[in-house]
Amino acid sequence: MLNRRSLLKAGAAAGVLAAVPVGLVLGAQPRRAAAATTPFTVPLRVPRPLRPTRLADYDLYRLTSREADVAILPGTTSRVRTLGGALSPLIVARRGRPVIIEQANALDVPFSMHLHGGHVPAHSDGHPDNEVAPGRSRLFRYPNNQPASTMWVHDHSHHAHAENIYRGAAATYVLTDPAEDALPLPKGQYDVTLQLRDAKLEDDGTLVYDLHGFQDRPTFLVNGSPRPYFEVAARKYRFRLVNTSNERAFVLRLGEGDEFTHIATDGGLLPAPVPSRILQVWPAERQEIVVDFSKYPVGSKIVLSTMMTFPGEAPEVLRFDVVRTADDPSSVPATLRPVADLGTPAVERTFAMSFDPQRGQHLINGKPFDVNRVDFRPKLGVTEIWTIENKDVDFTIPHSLHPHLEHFQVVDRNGKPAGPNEAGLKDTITVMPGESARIKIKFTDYTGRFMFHCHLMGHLTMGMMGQMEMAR
Ligand SMILES: [Cu+2]
Repeated sequence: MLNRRSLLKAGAAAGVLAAVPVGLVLGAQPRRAAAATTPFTVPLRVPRPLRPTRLADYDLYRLTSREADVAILPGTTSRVRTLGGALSPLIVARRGRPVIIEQANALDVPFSMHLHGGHVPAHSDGHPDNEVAPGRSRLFRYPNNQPASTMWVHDHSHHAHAENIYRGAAATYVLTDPAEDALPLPKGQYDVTLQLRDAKLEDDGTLVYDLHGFQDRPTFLVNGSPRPYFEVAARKYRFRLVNTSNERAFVLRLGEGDEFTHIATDGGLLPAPVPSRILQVWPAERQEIVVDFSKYPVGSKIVLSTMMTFPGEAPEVLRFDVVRTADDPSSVPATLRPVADLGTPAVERTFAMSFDPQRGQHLINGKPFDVNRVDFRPKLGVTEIWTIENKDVDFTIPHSLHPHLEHFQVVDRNGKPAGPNEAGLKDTITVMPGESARIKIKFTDYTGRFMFHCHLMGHLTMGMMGQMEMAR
């Protein structure tokens, strides 16, 4: 986790070129909740897993990217883009059993489906070369030969992706495996996926998009519900948080800073649980926690809020209403998953992330994305160390790096070893202005071209992406 100073900087830095006075970032927030955003009037939508066609060797899903009119604000409908007609659909897959998704594109823009966190062949990774044109369809094959984790599916077509994600086309993809099943963590109805995002909604329900409007998206949606409430039993729950926002970071706290248990990140379970009171969820990241509601009397209402807001925004994200007691056979074991051995690094690379105001572009190592350029060629099976440097001190812009195909380990931040909250596998790392981080990564199994990029969608749209070609 970042320290308090970094948090303040993060708060000041959450928007491109935005300098938010520190006093407005943490502490008392001006409340100006419009009728549209009155918190806790709508119940949380809890998605049920989509039903695949079960074939002998794989599960088949048909997911159409299309517009739909859905109820978000009470009494209105909102025209959104979806994967399959609803917001926040959920796919639950099993390690060792492949999933094939037939993706049909009924939008009037290109769509290229990407399983974020997926260890998948190049042809199924959502490379811009594999865009599905409007009216066409394509098969995406996900082998699911990787440890259990919470992933998500979104568009990766270059230029349309930011708007497609913002307008709602994002699915949660939970991969389970026997090792995780064997742990006594909360299961079934007590294991809940929470897609978090910001949005700008007019009172009539209209969802307003602007690539650079991230400071003006004051409503928070959880699984497509605006600042909802969720009725829980007085026992432990596992929450899988996925930040699908284009650029919004959530710095979450529960109640007045109550303790919860951090158990997993992008690539699945941490080596050991980490008692925590603050949880950062940066764009595209997944963070999983266990909350034990048995310490609250029935009738308690506990608010999950974000400590990083812009002036005029309300901090509330979600309220847990403890409405009943329940048996609780679950527990959080002292060890969760062994640390992965990614080997000894043989290759070093540096990624300097910067905004170029002259060109109006976001660059990696001084270059914007060019689909005709391969930036480097990793060898499969060779361990690499990457240094990610955020050069945007003057503009105070955070950047992240998300390499496709493989998870990585965070080695250190600014020379200091990564903390216990980053001791598991990650696939997206955010680095504050003027800071640096080192990661260890080893690509395996699949040759071909894969992307690496910043996951702040405005930056990505404005060039902050490159491609690597894997070779044996
Ligand atoms: Cu960036």
